[in-house]
Amino acid sequence: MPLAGPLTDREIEFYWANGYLFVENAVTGEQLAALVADFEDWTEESRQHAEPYGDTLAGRARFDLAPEHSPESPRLRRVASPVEVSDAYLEVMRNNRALDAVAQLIGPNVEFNNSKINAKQPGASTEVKYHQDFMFQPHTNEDLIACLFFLDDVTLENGPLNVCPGTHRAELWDHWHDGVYTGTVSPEVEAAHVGDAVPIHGPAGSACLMHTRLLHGSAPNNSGHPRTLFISEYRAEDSKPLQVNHLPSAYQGEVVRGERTNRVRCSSYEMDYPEVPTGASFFSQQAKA
Ligand SMILES: O=C(O)CCC(=O)C(=O)O
Repeated sequence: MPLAGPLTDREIEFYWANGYLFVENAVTGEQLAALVADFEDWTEESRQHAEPYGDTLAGRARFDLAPEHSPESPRLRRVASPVEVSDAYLEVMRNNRALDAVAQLIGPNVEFNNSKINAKQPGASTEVKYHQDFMFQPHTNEDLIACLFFLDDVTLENGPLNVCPGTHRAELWDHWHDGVYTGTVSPEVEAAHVGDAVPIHGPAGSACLMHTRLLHGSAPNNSGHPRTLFISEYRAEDSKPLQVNHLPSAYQGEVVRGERTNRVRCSSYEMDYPEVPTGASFFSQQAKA
């Protein structure tokens, strides 16, 4: 029996059949403005840096810069755990319409897992190679959903997220190749599925909800407009992590909907154990592919 929430029965069916769901107005106009304002401040600050900078609980840099970054053309590409350094991001992580939808899908008891900002400035070479999030972060069951909030209008040209519908029900593809953890599927697996990929685009303030096993990636931004995503990931409260959080924060494991039950639920699967990144973001792991 589905829980009450913003999603219709058809949307719930769509999510479980396809492994993703596009949701408009996932944050309010006020929330969106606050997220954008903080990101603009961080971008301004990044002009003073030539290398990734800032500290996180993981001991890695919080702010990651794309290779093209310069003081004149700042190319901040990743902010790790922005919820730790911004009241606006923390408030949205705890309170947004996409999270209400997540509770409907995998609730009622939902925990926060981790968060980040992925940004692609105009002309930035940053791309995300095809992968399944679960292969970075195995849990006792697969009820994890990433909410990718659009801070800009996302178009077909500015490097949208591309998802491969239905692949959350396919196998767990190896992200290790020749003894190296590359955080991406093999070229053969990518070639077999990329033709089915669907670009997720829409106005700022929207979000895409994505199942943790769904195969996805995204291309460089070839437009004159930025594409910035705030990505907040949630899990069912009875899904317990089996690898350390690659984006740890003081808020990981916070119950954001429902209550703590102290139950653990296990599904059956096998996979090679992932490597925890040592660079500022998974871009350095994927660069090894
Ligand atoms: O930034 C993007 O377009 C995709 C992000 C992504 O795939 C991820 O962080 O897992």
